[in-house]
Amino acid sequence: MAYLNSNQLKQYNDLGYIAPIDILTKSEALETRIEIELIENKLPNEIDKSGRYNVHLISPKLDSIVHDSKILDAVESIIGKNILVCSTTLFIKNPKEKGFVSYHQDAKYIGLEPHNWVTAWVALTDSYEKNGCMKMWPKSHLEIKDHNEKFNEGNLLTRGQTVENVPENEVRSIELKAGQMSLHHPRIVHGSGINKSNDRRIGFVIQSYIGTNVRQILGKNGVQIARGVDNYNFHQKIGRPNSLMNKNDLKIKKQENDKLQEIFYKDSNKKGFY
Ligand SMILES: O=C(O)CCC(=O)C(=O)O
Repeated sequence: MAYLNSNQLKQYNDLGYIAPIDILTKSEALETRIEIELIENKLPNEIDKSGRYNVHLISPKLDSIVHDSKILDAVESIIGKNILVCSTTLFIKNPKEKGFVSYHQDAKYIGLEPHNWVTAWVALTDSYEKNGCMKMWPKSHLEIKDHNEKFNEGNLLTRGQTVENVPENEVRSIELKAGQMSLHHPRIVHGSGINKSNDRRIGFVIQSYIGTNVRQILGKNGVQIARGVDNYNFHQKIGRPNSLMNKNDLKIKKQENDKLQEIFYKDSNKKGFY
């Protein structure tokens, strides 16, 4: 069991995040990385750019992380016992590439209301300052902030959404070992720098776990039931993968990702890479 204790919950509520929480063993994290790299080898381009979403629908190892009871216990402590999974994202930063994530708040663009949801960032490799770990601005979750849409080169966010003038002296680096996770609040300002190491940095992000009372106000997307019951039925239900890279599951992933693109680019006259 990994329900959050009162100190951890206090940290989450006060600061807007909690980390580190042990979830996978090192070898489970490595086996998951190997499965991701197998998909990359067998199906080039399937899981990069706008394909990096919902890879858990074609990867049994990622699926088992999404439904891991330790993660769900921690999530339940924050959003309650009826939990849906509303998409996932692989944030991979390869060495010597320019990828970074500008400071932003997920709630500003994701369209999930009310904010009874939480994002789990699971490290599949060690994640630390030099390879571009996540950085959080503590206490920034108390209000929604203005964002510029920069569509800038190397930015791994769809529109290059950016909160300007983040006080770097207040920002905290969230260093995680492979297999650990952080949980962050929908409104926490966060981002990450480029990978200056010689290996990949892989974050698997369940974005997000939502309470059954949460609606998608910018479009539609399918959800999985992770725990409990859904008496609201706001979303279409999707199943779990049949097998690795299963043909039918690949189709479902594509359908879900097309819907996500509509959400991410709603009312935008420009499109980014992701
Ligand atoms: O992986 C990263 O560096 C950024 C991830 C992110 O923005 C998120 O999980 O919301």
